[in-house]
Formats: sequence, structure tokens, C-alpha cells
Amino acid sequence: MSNIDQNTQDRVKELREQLNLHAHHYYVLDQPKISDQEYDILYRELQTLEDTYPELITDDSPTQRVGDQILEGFTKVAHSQPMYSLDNAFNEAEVGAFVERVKKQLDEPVSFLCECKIDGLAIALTYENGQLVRGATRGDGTVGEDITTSLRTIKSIPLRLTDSISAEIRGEAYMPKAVFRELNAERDEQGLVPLANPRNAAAGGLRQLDPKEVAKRQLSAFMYGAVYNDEFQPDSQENLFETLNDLGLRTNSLRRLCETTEEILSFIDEIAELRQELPYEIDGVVIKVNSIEQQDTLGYTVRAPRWATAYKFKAEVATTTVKEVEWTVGRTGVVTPTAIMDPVTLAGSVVQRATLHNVDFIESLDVRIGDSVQIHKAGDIIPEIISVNTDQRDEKSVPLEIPTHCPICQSELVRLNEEVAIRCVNPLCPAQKLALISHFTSRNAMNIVGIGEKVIAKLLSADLVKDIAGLYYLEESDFLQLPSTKEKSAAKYYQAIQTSKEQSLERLLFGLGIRHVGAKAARLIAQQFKSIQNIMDATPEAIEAIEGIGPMISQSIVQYFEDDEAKALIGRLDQADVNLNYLGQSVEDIESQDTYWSGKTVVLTGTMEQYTRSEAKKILEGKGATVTGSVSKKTDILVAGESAGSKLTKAQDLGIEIFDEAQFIELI
Ligand code: 1X8
Repeated sequence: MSNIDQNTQDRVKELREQLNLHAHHYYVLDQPKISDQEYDILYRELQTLEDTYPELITDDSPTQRVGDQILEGFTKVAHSQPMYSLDNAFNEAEVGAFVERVKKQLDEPVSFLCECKIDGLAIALTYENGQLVRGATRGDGTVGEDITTSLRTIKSIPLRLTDSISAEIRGEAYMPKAVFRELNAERDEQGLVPLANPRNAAAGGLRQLDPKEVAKRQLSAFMYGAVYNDEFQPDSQENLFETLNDLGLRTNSLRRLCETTEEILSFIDEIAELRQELPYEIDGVVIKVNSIEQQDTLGYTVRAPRWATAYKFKAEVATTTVKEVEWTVGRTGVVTPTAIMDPVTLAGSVVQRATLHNVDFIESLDVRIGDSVQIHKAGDIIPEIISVNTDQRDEKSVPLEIPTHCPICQSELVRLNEEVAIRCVNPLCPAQKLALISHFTSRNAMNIVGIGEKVIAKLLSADLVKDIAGLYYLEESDFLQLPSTKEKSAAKYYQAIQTSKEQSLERLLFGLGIRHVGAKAARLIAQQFKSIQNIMDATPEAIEAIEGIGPMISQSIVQYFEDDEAKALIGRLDQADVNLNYLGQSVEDIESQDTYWSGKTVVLTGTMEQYTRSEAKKILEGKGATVTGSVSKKTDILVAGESAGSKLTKAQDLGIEIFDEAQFIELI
């Protein structure tokens, strides 16, 4: 190392310190101090220096989270102390009984720290002299699996503590709800089996042998425990949390010190209220004796500590009846079934549609029209049928008919090997075309405001457009040919299309609807290659060289552009003066959807399927918006659910931006 210039060595050290500090603010404290772009610039500088001077790379460098090595399997590790499970309290009386038992055994004043029970996977992190040296699963509590390479990809887990102590820290790894939702939507679209809930998705993620695959699952973690030693000796749960935070570890801030059963129960009620809105899943509240000395006095049974219990939330389940099954054709031709049911309230919102995912799912449930079914929200998010009350079934009922032909174009459906999906492979299928063009015009793609599914369907049936590029060849007068379209709308549509010509490359690339290429991948690729021509000329290796882009994406892109039709499409976009270069502007607004609402005045009206008005209000307020009751000139946005009335009319008159439920959900 001595032959490397001291300035360079210092700069590398400084960059690492800055990056670690900013990662701490972003991932642990949830309070970023710099923008993603500023972070990227520092990160790239470090990466370049490390590429030039590999001797300077250290194991705890922020560039070293995702390893290259693919594991052959996981080795077993014995825990230095057992990882216990928790006894459960299923109702209020059982919480009271726990409190009384503890008080009786201790015979002195006791306080309890109540914390959220995270629905993830218990993990143990071993730090030696401040460095993360090992991460393990709980396993059977005595022996777990070494998943160090997987856990290193989790950005909220520091590779180095702020103090060079040695300790084993315990907590929970989980998948954020938003990631789960996105992942399953993608899986449905790709004909893959959906993941049952965020916990399974996290567990499956951590057991991927390729760290790149683990990193894609965007897992996170909260720490809540430790194996104590001479260097790590908190005297209470509260003090434990302070110490964990001081060490740079992420903890959940929803916790409260309680003295009585009543206080504990009211904390549980408050958390139950909040539960739907939390960005991660919880399945209960953990109640622990606060004093470590008292914990030691109480000790353990063979299974669980006597000083803690877990209050488990009741699973929210509702019963309803299946009315019909709708089969819709997605942009890649996958035909997906949805059960339409009698409306029923479930976990705070009215539900009447549940995804049936695919044919295998339907067959294993054997759900039929007219069946009484039990539904829940998978991962508390997506309504799903969990069981069928077959004893109440009409004797004459028959299994669901699986379509053999596309519901739209009638061409024969195919089931590709290994896939659970059935697909319409007719490239001319109008349903696919409709889905693709709608995707192209959607908010995160070209954001052609006003041109949604309805207008596109009219354009397609009037034969005015045949593909994406066709939009840019429309004249204002063409819109006047569409049913119930007046001059004012025609002008608006035309203008929206013209405006979209200036969008940056990543939006166009995402809008093309290339399989596996989501908004984020499109941005990374556009940033790297700068023009569509460069992307079309790129080799799979060059595309994969981008961090975060794997072989599935790179091959999909190369394959897409090998097709003459795709080349012709780009040619037609070019001829219509659509920008095909990266402008580096819209990156922020793709990423900063969370801050989209901050400072805005929003009015809610009508009924939404997935949220009650008070839920929606809380969510928006959490994002910095002010929610008011009536529409005025000061209103920035109206969110209009079904059967919105006079507020909608007024907002339209005032020219206020209006979102429907789907747009609202997309933006939150
Ligand atoms: C499991 C969990 C605990 C906590 C949160 N989530 C869990 N899944 C906590 O203590 N805050 S403790 C625990 C266990 O001891 N098995």
C-alpha cells in the first residue's frame, strides 16, 4: 500500500466515511442528508479509486456489500446462546395473566417495554472488534445457517459499528410491503408463482445463493436484542435500544415503557390502528420486562424467556361469495384470473376483487363460481382467497373453466414449459397492444396525461394507432373522430403527446415494456448508456456490468432489440422527433414519489376500494400533505374515488389536478 499516494489513500478513507455516514442517515435513521444523486457521485468516485487500486479495498467498504461469489450452499452455525421463541398471549386476559405472573414472581415494582413484533426472519449478527464477521438465521434456535453474504446486502445492517466492540446482535430481517407488492406484480406478469407473504419473500431472498439476487429483494432489518458480554452490558431494554442506536444499528422507534396491563393494552390498540399504514408487516406486540436484572431473575423455560410474551394480532379474515372470474390479458400476453366477489370489509377497506394469480392456484384451491370463500390480505396488502367453504357448495357446481383461447383475440393460449402462466402469444392481440400502449403513456413511463386505457381503446378500434409510435403521428383532428370527443379534449390529448416527446430516455426505455425492465432498471441503463442507439449496440456483458442489472434483464434487452420490428419502432419514434437521449432530469421524480405530496393541499372525495377516507388522509399527512374538506383555489390535488359528486365537478371547473384511486395508489 505504501506505493499509493497518501492523498489517494486519504481520499478513499474519507469517501468511505462519508458514504457510511450518509447510508446511516438514509437506511438507519430514515433521514437522508444528501440526494441520491449526490450519494451516487461519491459512490462512483470510491468505486473508480478501488478499481484503480484494488489493494485499497476493505471488507467493510460500502462497495463490497454485494459479493461476486455464488455460494454452493449454506453452512451451519451453532448459536453462542440459544435463540428462543416467545410465548404467546392471544387475548387481553392472557396479557393480564402474564403481567400478574411476572409481578408475583418478582414481588417488586416492574415496568415493561412494549415493542412491535416484526413479521420477518430472526437473524443474529456477530461483530468482532466492530466488524460484521457473521450473520446467521435462527434455524431451530440452537443451530442456524450462515447467511453472511446475504445479510451484507442489507443496507440497514452496518458492516462496521461505531465502536470497535465484539457482540452478537439479534433482530429481524424483513421485506418492506412496497417491495413485496412490486415483486408479486412482476411475478404474476412473468408467469411465476407468487410469493405468499413478505415473510416468505424475505426468507426465500436470504436463501438465494447469489448475493446479487438477494440484493434485488431490497430487504431491511430492525435490531432488538443482543447476547450480553463484558463490553455490552445494558441494564434495561430501553438502555439496550439506546446502545444499539449508538452503535449505528437500526431499531424500531415504535416502543413504549408501560407500568400496568391497561397501559400495555392501550399501546397494543394504538399499534393495531397503525398497523395497516406501516411500511412493514407486524404480527403483534412483544412485551418484555424492562430491567435486565429482573429478566435474569425470571430466567427461561426450555422454549422461551419467562420475562417476555408476544401478543398476536388476530388474522383478519372475511367471508364472501365468488360471483365471477375475470381473465385479463397483460402487456406480455399473460392471462391472469381475478375473482369478483360480493363486496366485504376486510382490514379497513372494502374488497371485491381478489387475484387468483394463475391456473395452478385455481386448481389447488378448486374455487368455483358461487362458492363461499374466506379471504385475507396477503402480506396485509393484496386481497387473496385462502380457503373455500366446500361444505356449503352447491352440489351442481363445476370446477372453473380455464380458458383455452384469448378472451380478446380468440387465438389459442399456450403454457410455456415450467411456467404457471397461460399466455396469448399473438403479437397482434389488441389486448396486449392496449396494455402496452397504456403502460407507455402511464405516469412513470412517458406520462402522457389524459391518454389512459379508455382513450387508447378508442384509438385502437378506430384504427388510428397500431403501436406506441403511432401516437406521435396523430393530428389534433384525428381525436375528433373518436366517439364523444370534443375539441377541447382533442387539443389537450394532442398537446400531452407533444409534450411527452421531451421526456428523458429512461422513461422511454421503461415505456417500451421490455420484459423484466422495470422503472429502476431502465433508469440505471439509461444513465449508463445515454442514448437508445448505445443501448441497441450494447452487448449483454456491457449491460450486466451495471450494478443492479442481472443477466435476465440484459438478455431481455438484447433480445428485444434484435427484432426488426423493434428497430423499426425506434426509427419511427426518431422520425417523429421523440427524444431518445438521457437528459438526467426525470430521475428525481421517479425516485421521489414519497415527497411528491409534501406541501400540497389535497381533498379526498368519493369512495375508494382499498382505503377508507381516514386511512388515505393519514397516509397523505404522513407524506407531508395537508388534507382539507372542501375544494377551493388553494387545492392542489383532488383524489376522487367512485361516485364522487360536486367536489369533483368543482375541481374540474377550477382546473385542479384530479387523481383516481389507481393513480393515488401509484403515487403513495
Ligand atoms: C421475535 C421478535 C422480537 C421482536 C420483534 N419482532 C420479532 N419477530 C422484538 O423484540 N421487538 S423478539 C422475538 C423473539 O424473541 N423470538
